[in-house]
Amino acid sequence: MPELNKDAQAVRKIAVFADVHGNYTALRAVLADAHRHHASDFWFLGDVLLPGPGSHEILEVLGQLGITSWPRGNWEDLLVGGHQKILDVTDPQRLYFTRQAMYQDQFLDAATYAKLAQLPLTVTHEVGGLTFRLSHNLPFKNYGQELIPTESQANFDQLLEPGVDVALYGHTHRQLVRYGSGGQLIVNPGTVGMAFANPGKVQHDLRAMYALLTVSDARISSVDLRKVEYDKNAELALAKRRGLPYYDLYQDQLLAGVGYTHNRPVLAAYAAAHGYLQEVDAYVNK
Ligand SMILES: [Mn+2]
Repeated sequence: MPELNKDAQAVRKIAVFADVHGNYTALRAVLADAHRHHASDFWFLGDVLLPGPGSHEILEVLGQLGITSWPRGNWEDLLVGGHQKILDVTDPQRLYFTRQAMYQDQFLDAATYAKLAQLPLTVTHEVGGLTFRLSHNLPFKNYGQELIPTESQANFDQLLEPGVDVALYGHTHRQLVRYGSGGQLIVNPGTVGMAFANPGKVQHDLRAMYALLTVSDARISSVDLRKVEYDKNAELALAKRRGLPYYDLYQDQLLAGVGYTHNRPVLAAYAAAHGYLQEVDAYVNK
């Protein structure tokens, strides 16, 4: 009998996760689950901080994990833009991001912002003879609605340049497995920390999400779209303790899955009631 080639037989269990959005409690629950399932690799797909209270401790955990990928999310761009004070704060949404950057400034140093600003839009990994392409949304555009699950095949094929076998993306906060026109695999692990109340009984689930990919002997043995319970009250207590701006909206986000990022009337009213425009004016003009 020929000797087994150990490398060819090696099993890799890859935990793919995205869109932590400052939710440290959800991240710890996901990582505990991944460790329990013997994950050997950790691939992140962007959107690390905001609107949750988590900050430097999340970056420290990612550093300790030895994350081998981090394509830049659109919220990395917005956080850096807020910190650089280049967003138009007459727009309630841009005021929201700038006020959140102001909150993050108490925890993050200049080197961290510089690192976030320089993250690439795509990362490529070769495992078991397969080429994986990772991006936050599209490989050339880390924002937009092109890749929500009900969008057209042509949009999804934009993830797949020649030579790519598996495309991994985040951003929509919805788990998905589908195929490219050439038979390539496309996976979205959903969101760790910012689940939305999606329509339908099946999709309405506010737990922390990620995907566990098993690669063995040059094949994908399984794609496990996992959902993990976490302590939302502990997360909200952390937000309260730290004086998180827009706290009530964060609470609604966690408990009811309501997203406010694009709800300018609510963001404007909340900012007015809490004096954020004055605070941000002082910050921007400092
Ligand atoms: Mn995003």
